[in-house]
Amino acid sequence: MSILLVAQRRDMTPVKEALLKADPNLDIEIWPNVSDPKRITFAIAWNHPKDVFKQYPNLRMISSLGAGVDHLINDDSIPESVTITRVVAPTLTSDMSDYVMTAVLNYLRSTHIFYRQQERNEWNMILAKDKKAHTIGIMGLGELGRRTATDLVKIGLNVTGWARTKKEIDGVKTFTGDQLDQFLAATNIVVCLLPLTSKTEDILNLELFKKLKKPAHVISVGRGKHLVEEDLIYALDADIIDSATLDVFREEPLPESHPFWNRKKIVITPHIASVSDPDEVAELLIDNYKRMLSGIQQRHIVDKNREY
Ligand code: NDP
Ligand code: OXD
Repeated sequence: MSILLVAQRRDMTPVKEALLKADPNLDIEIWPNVSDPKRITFAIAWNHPKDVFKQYPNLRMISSLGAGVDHLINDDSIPESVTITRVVAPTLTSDMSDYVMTAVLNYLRSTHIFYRQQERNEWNMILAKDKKAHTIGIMGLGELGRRTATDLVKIGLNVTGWARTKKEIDGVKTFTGDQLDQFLAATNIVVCLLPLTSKTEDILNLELFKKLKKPAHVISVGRGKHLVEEDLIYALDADIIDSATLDVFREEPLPESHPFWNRKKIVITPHIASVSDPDEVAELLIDNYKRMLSGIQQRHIVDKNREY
């Protein structure tokens, strides 16, 4: 039995090395160089080519190499019998919290504007925004959102959160699915940490931007398809929102000609908010593989109906 590593635009060699370091007896192949497709029972995938899994008749489980699973849920060619799992790892979680905290503080302290001023030898004082006058609202209070909310509270920020079901988080006022408007009305800095599903696609749109408390800043860090890009541009131009920090995009890498690049009100990072560390995830992936082989319930199984 073999493990298959499949990715586009990502070198899977470090993942293979980490898996072998954790268990030298594993048999691992990196797509597309697979000697015997019938031996593959477990695949680890990141941005896989659609339909690729059709080639492996004995596949029983696929794990996303990251937290998001939209790339797997949206592949109809994966048989219903194949279990989909994802990675929930301490560093992946804390890195996301660090990213969001950095983005929030950058916005409140105008750091990105000072970087641009320095390039022009320009001395222009911009006072820090009053953090007590701002509320950060986290959309999605799962593994990443909950930790992020908790960490933001620890540095003295006002934090709210929105999730499908009720959540109790110390110091965070939480809202449920049907309370989106109340959540938005109390939020200036909205952070999207939702999974991409048929219910959350395009959720960051003009109607949502209009409902935010002003001045508003948008941090989009879940998936690119949460954001309606034209609506963001319109909302920035019309001063409906002040500015945005974007880590994820509908098309990645963001095309060179994309209108976002030249916008001073947008801070862009190349989908690096939080990236799985091979050594950390190797242990988790092997544990789930061995559970599968022994017929024990695997961890972090995705609910295909819920899409996350
Ligand atoms: P989880 O599955 O742990 O949490 C998802 C949260 O979203 C839950 O609180 C869930 O609510 C809520 N949610 C889902 N659908 C809805 C809905 N329709 N309405 C309201 N709330 C909803 O995910 P993670 O926290 O682990 O990850 C979130 C996403 O972050 C990933 O799917 C991925 O896309 C993205 N990500 C981005 C990275 C980057 O580098 N930019 C890195 C890692 C992840 P409930 O709990 O009530 O079900
Ligand atoms: C993930 C990601 O889902 O890196 O883990 O986006």
